[in-house]
Amino acid sequence: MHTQEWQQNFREKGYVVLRGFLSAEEISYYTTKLETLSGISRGKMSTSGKKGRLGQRGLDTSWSTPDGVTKNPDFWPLITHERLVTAVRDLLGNDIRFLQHTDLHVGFSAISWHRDSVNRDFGKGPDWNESDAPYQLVRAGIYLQSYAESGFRLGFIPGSHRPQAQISLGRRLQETRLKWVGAMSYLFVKLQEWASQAEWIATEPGDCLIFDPRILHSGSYITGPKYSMFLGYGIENKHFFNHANYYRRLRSELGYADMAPELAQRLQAAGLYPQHLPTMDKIDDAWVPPQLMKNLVGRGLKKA
Ligand SMILES: O=C(O)CCC(=O)C(=O)O
Ligand SMILES: [Fe+2]
Repeated sequence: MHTQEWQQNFREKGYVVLRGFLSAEEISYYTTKLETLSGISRGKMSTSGKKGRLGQRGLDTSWSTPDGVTKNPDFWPLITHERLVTAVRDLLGNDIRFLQHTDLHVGFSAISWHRDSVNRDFGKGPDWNESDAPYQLVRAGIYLQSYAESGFRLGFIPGSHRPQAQISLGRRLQETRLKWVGAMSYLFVKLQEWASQAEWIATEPGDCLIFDPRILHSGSYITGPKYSMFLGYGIENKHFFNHANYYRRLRSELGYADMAPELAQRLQAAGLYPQHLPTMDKIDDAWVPPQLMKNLVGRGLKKA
C-alpha cells in the first residue's frame, strides 16, 4: 500500500516515482532482451563527440519501437507485474485494464517538451473534459540504466495535466513557451532543461515513473546507455477508448497492431483485459505529427 502523500502527488503534480521497482535479476534479463532486439550493446551507445548535431535525438546509435511491449512476449511479464499493478491500482482503483500504449527504447531519449495524450493542446479536446467521465489513465516508464552512465533525467511540469475551468494568462504563456522550446529542441538538444518550473528525476536501474499522459514531460540529452520500457493502464471510460483507438488506429505511422491472442488470454486471467473497447477512427482535436515527420517515421519503421 502506498502512502496518501504519494497518491496526492499523483493527483496534484501528475507523476510519482517508484524506486527500485525491478529486482537485479529482472534488470539484467530485460537489458539483455533489449540489447538482442535492438542489436545495440552498452558499449555501442556513445555520442562520439557529435553533441548537438542537427536532428540528433539521443545517441548516434538509437532504437525505439512503438507497441514494443505488446509485440514481444519476453516483455509481457511487465504488464502483469504484481508490484506495478498494485501501484497503479492504488492510484486509479481496482478496475484498471491494460492500455495498449507501449514503447521500448535503447539509446533514445525524447528530448522535447510534449504530452503523450490524444489532445496535446492544453484545454482543447475531450481529454480535458471530465464532466461526464474522470480521466484515469497512466503511463509507466521503467528504466534500466544509471544516471551516472547516461546523464538521463525525466523532466515534468507539475500540474500541467490538470484541466482548469478558467485558463490563466500565466498558464497560457507557459504552454506557448514550452511549445516553442519543444520545436526548437530539434536544433538545440539541451534547451528543454531551461524550463524553470520543471522537476527533473534522475533514474537508477529498476526505477519506474508513473504519470498522467497529459503531463508535459521531456527526457534530457543523454551521453551514455539508456534502456526504457513504457506501458499503460487505465479505467475503462471514454478517455480510455479514445486513447486506445488513437494509438491503434489514428497514429498509423507508429505501426500498432492487434494484440496476440495469447496476450489477450493472459490479460483476461489477470483481470486486465479491456471488456468494452469500441472501435473509432476519429477523435476530436487529436494531435497528429506534422506530415513530414509522419513520413520519416513511417519510412524508418518499414526499414526496421
Ligand atoms: O526519454 C524518455 O525516457 C521519455 C520517453 C517519452 O516521453 C515518450 O516516449 O513519449
Ligand atoms: Fe512522452
